Amino acid sequence: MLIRSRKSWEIPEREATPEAFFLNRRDILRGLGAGAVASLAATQVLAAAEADPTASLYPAKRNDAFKLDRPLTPESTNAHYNNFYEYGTDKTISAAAQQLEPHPWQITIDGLVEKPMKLDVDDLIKAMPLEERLYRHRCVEAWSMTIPWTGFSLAKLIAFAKPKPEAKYIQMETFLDPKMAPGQEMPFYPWPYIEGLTMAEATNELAFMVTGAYGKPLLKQFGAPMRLAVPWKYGFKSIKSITKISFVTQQPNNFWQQIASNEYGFWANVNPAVPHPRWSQASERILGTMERKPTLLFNGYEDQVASLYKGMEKLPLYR
Ligand SMILES: Nc1nc2c(c(=O)[nH]1)N[C@H]1C(S)=C(S)[C@@H](COP(=O)(O)O)O[C@H]1N2
Ligand SMILES: [Mo]
Repeated sequence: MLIRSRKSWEIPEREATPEAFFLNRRDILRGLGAGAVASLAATQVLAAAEADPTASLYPAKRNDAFKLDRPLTPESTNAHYNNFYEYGTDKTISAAAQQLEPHPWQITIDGLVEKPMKLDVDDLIKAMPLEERLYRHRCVEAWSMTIPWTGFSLAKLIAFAKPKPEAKYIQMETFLDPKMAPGQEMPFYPWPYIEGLTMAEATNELAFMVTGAYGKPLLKQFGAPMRLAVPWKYGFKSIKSITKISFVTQQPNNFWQQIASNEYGFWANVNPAVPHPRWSQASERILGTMERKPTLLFNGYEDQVASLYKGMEKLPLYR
């Protein structure tokens, strides 16, 4: 049943801008190729763009417990400034990321679980209670933004996966497919992208599995079809386009740690007092503005997460 009365340009976009609309349509057109567009009726073009079986779940109800101390970053700003090394090393990867094919998409859950399994991400998304949360995001490079994510608590997915009590960490992996992500041809990088959390961090209410943003399914450049958001940690912990979730006993050795363990570590908690070896973390640049703000401990989420690090106060929690 793909007949839908709502056209893509009528998708509720409470925060949307004309630029965002333009980006989406332009990317659709580019994806199909100019010749194909000329020969296809507009309705067919839109049907192709809407081949996402979860589209009707958006927008999800906003959970008002998650508040911001600053305005939302416009979608047009966020959608054109991304870090996604699978599609290039600069921030202008949004066009290249349109090569990502998020449907169909299999998720593997394995390691120390009662029953390892493989499931379709759309079935998983339909089974989970979606909600919208306004989150901050702070990159280790000192830029920051705010974003209305849609998704579900990572804790809900963990309850569904039923890890064994021996599991100490959750480890997540991005897809590996150089044909779909030319950046993965770059030999220097330890593909696939990998990240991880302790079980206590992963079951903290703030750890969020993201499937949408700005009231609709995730744009490809945001890490469709499913990415993580752990807003008290530097952005590199928030792994995109997840295909595998493993429950393990060994601390995951993440992508950036493998590249430069003197600069990037496992904990990566936002901390103004611990500089990156090459720059200060005392303040951050608000994306899309000229404004700088002081960095907050745990990116402002101290009340929710400080208890996770009791007794570790003397350690440089950045690493
Ligand atoms: N697979 C994968 N996940 C990733 C990255 C990446 O290069 N590949 N970059 C990380 C970094 S450093 C940041 S800051 C955020 C950026 O997310 P955004 O583009 O949605 O703002 O994604 C994180 N997740
Ligand atoms: Mo980042």
